[in-house]
Amino acid sequence: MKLKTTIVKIFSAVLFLVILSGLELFGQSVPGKEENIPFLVTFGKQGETSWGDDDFYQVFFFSIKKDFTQQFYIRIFDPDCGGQNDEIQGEFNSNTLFSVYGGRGVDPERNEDSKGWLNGLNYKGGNLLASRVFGKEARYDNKYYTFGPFNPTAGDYNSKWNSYIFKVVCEGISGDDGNLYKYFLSRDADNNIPVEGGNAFTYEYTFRMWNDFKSIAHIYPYVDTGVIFIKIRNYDWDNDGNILVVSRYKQGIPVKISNEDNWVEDRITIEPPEIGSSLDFQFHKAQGELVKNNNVVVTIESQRGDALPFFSSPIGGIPVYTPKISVNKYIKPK
Ligand SMILES: [Ca+2]
Ligand SMILES: [Ca+2]
Ligand SMILES: [Ca+2]
Ligand SMILES: [Ca+2]
Repeated sequence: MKLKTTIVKIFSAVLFLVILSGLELFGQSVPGKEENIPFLVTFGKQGETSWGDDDFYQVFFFSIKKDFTQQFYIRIFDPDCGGQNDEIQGEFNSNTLFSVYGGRGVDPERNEDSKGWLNGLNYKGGNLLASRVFGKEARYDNKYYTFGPFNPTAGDYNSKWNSYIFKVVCEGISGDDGNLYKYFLSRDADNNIPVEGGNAFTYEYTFRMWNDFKSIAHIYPYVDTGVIFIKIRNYDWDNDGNILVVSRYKQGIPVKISNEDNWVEDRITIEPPEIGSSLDFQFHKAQGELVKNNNVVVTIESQRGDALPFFSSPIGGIPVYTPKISVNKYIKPK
């Protein structure tokens, strides 16, 4: 009997670990695990756009599945602008405002302005649930600050995704330095414990590349019904290598790239089987001389001009190119 109990205990422990590692696959770090992006970046509004942030704010959405009924937290890693991780210009003098919104007006599928990708529109729709300004603060340097707890029902309900939507706006309200930071959606205030089925997305992605030319960054836009072609725009890529579009049907289509302080647009046709799945935008750095501290902005819109979301955890998984079976190789039976 004792042996049986031990076996049951070991089995339970293993099962627990398997479940935990499974949850990790749904990991809610933003940028997401598969994206291979070190940080999000937002500059103070006195910064130069040539440093890689076109508008000095960034909007991210968090989705909580309806069947998740516990309270949750939104954690920010390195919310301060100073010390480690951040991009100094002269001396650190930037203040960054992080604000969490819930309720009506947040859901970007019902409130286009909320998407935050077109400058001049009110991206602050919804009820302000929490906010805080961070300057140069050793207390939060290379450490987490936690917003919450929040009740899922405080979000804006979206029936298509069967989820409550929350929004976090990051604004560089003063100064000229670059604030680098990450988010984590968590069930716990002090640890990163994923919320089952949770995800995060944005419509204008401003991020930092690794200082490593072997490193490839990925972002994963979701292609919804009715999309015939997409317009991909990138900003301040600094001529740093290639940007490729990969899907199950595309081996790697290069798009036009930006250089310094400019937007460049390119168009890519969408095949009907690509609808309802994710694309993989790959950012391959130039080889040879390293382009350091490269910050870049990316948007994608349909032929109708609707912005499409980039998900931290790609919907339907990472698309892998599958070569079509060549009919030429078919040998007729004699
Ligand atoms: Ca400064
Ligand atoms: Ca810092
Ligand atoms: Ca920071
Ligand atoms: Ca750049």
